[in-house]
Amino acid sequence: MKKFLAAIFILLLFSSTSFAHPIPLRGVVEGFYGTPWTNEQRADLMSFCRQYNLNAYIYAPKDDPYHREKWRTPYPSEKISELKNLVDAAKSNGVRFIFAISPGLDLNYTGKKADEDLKFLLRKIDAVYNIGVRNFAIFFDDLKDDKGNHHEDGKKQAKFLNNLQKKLGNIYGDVEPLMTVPTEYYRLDMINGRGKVKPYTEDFAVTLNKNIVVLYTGDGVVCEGISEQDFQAACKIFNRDLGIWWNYPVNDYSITEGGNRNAKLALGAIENLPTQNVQAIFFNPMSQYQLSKISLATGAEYANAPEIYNAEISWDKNIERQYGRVADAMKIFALHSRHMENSWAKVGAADAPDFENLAQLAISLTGRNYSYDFSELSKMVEDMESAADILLKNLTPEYLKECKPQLEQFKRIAQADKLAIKSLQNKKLDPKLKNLREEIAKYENSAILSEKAALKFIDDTINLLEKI
Ligand code: LOG
Repeated sequence: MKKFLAAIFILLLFSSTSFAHPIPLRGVVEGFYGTPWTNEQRADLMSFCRQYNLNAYIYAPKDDPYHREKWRTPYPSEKISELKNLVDAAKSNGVRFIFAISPGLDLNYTGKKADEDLKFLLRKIDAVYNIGVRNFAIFFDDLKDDKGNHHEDGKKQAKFLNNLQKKLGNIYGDVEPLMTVPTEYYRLDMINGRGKVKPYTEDFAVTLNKNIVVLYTGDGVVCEGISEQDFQAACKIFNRDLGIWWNYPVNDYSITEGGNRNAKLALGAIENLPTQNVQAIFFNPMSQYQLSKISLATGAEYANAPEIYNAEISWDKNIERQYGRVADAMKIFALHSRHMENSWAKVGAADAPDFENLAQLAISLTGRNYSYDFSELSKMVEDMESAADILLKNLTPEYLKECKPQLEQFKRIAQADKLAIKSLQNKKLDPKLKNLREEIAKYENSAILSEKAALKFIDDTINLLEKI
């Protein structure tokens, strides 16, 4: 009987785990603009990947000159030995190290110059091959001019890749298939207004060798999700299963007036991604390395079991795993810093939606002269202030370096919210609230959060009470 029960148990175990179909290639693409990660951080990422069952890393920092602007120039020897340490770290952690070059800014496709350029590229690849890399990627993203037009030829690009792949096969014999990102890399840029595939993409897709892995970013560059249908539509364009370059938690486009790239932190979960036929998934993170790990950990869970992944549960669990005794404080802070949005980008769960709802209700009821019970909102605001204090006091310097301006701003916002509540209760604007708001504005160049919730509550309160 015991044996029988054990057999049933094992059967159940197998049938439940058989639902999980990990995405074959899953990891991180260091593909953001701005300060690249340090080699210490990259080495740490390799063990993070092992811990969270991610198996690939793409080296593609936009602001490493040797990756893009000066792609022809060989890495100096000290850089090569630094890279070797990373490649070794990747290997010992079971992570595929994918070395990417973005030659598109001035690559020649025809004539003598094309032959020269191919040599430059092969020389660059050879140096990295010699330190143990077997995976290579050639990226053609971000080649548009100021007007949003590009002059790329899909056929030429694809032929170039096919030829490179063949050459690598001939020279080495043990190099994995290439990976690429086309110049039209989001679905709505691949089709015209009538839904017809545009010439560049059509040419690229039909010409490109079937083995070459194509990554795309979804319907937009930074978008709220990819439905199964949208994903299938994109795969159909390329006549192959695609991989995804997912632009979260990257925050390089959160540029403030003062030119700061990383003012808003993306601390939310990965969400709304397809579960079927995804070949590869790479999350593009923030320049803030440690703080990217919340989102990356949830992404890892998604990638290991897309069908059963639950974003909210994963977010909770991973903050607890990473922040231990300050996890509650971190959850409160992170809740107000998840959503990324500008004129062309939108991604991440809403910031503090419960706060937003209560605040809206408080404003609208007070505006109509109804009484409102502020106790729940007050409690939230108290918790926000103490969360900021706890984190400012307890986070290690390494973490604080990445979020001190945002934590201090969070504290200012919480304090102003407190005064906003008092003002609403008295139905009279405390003049100090405007001073606090101005103080917050002074720091908005380096720290933004909770724009539609805790920050908006201050403005809404001022606007309302100035009218009364
Ligand atoms: C870049 C990427 C950048 C991201 C977000 C891709 C394929 N390329 O608009 O380097 O970090 O958007 O700003 C991009 O996403 N292009």
